[in-house]
Amino acid sequence: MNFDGLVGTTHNYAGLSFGNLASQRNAGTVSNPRAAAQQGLRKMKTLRDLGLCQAVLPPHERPAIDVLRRLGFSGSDATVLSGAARAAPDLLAACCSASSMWAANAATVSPGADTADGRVHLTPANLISGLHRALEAPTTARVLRAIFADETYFAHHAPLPTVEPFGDEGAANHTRLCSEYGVAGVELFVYDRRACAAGRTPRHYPARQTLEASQAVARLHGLNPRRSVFAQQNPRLVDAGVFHNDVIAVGNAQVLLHHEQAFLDSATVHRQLQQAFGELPVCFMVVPEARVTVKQAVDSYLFNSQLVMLPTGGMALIVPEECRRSPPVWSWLGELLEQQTPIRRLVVIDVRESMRNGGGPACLRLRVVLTATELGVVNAGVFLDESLFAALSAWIDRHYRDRLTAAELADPALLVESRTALDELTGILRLGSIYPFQLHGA
Ligand code: SUG
Repeated sequence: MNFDGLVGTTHNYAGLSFGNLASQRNAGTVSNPRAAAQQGLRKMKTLRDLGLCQAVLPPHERPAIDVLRRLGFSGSDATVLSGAARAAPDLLAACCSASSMWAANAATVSPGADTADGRVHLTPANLISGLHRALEAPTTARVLRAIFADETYFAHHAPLPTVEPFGDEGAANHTRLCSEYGVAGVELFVYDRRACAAGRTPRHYPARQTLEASQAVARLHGLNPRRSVFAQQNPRLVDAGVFHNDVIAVGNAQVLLHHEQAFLDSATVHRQLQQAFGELPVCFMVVPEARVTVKQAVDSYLFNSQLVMLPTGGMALIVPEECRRSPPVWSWLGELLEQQTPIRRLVVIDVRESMRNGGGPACLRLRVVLTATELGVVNAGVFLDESLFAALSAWIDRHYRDRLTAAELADPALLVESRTALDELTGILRLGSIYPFQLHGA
């Protein structure tokens, strides 16, 4: 099942992510939160229409007034906002980011088939690489508990300690390969650096995920060490704008599709994965630099595609519109469809507003493998069907602005609009109270 993050009312371009080239490039431009949310919702609908199970994760409360108060701004909500805008516009921007839309960073999830106690294990990512992202963890933890409430089937862990050796970015650096979803798979954890040992690291941009964090998540989830592989991403690529592994690789079932430079040592990664996988061959699809350069991959987000199993058989690659505009990428994709590979279909989608902040189709979704019994106990209020699609589309049109600039983030009316929208949303999704303003009063 894919859980997509619904884009929040404050979606904007504040350039908050150092090392994320799109975020830096589009800093200060005008956003369109309504279009962003509708694009994300239409993507969900596209996957649902392909016959896949699709669900929704709610956006977080923004502006995060509670955080601004913790940082010393006081008075009425309007005074908190104007005080922050005057004294610390960067903090205000961080407290207004709609970054929870990128659900691949919400958590790492291991299905029951892989874990020692047979439960689905979830660890919300601490996202300590940036303040705007680190703010997400507490609400994410509450949301996941509200959706996967039954502890007979779901084990919730606390985010890892919020110190640098445990920088954790969730499923953006985690892929599961398997012969069938219901049987034990191989979990691949990709890290950028080792915190507690020497090794190669990026020089310019931050290395967000540590080996120590990945290992801790694997331990917490009770994964079989023989079926867990830890691989270092090529540090040069972080410096070229590959801030998460899902910008340069995507895997599902027996397929791992990646750029030839994605890993520090691809041959070893392939050998370890094949060994852990067993007899059945893993289908490694490697895109050479001679066909698509790392820069073209980062600009088009080719590897941030969703690789999904179609109920009708075969796989589809859900690529962002930007791939169509890149001649080398588009020609590689054209040839892919002519070859004998498990990928039979290409679906192009428009998530331009998210892409301009460095978030493609794969960033927007969190994959959760569930058995029929587990699916039966998940809070079904978040499952996307025709009626939820229609309700959310109307809800977006009712509450979202079609234009937002940095200066408008301090507008007290935006806070009121956002809270009104979110209060209504928790009713639509049947989630109960999950937001600070609902829990502690506005
Ligand atoms: O963490 N962008 C996000 C994009 C996350 C993409 N997710 C995955 N690759 N899975 C990030 O860099 C930009 C926000 C801003 O500038 O306001 C931002 O946070």
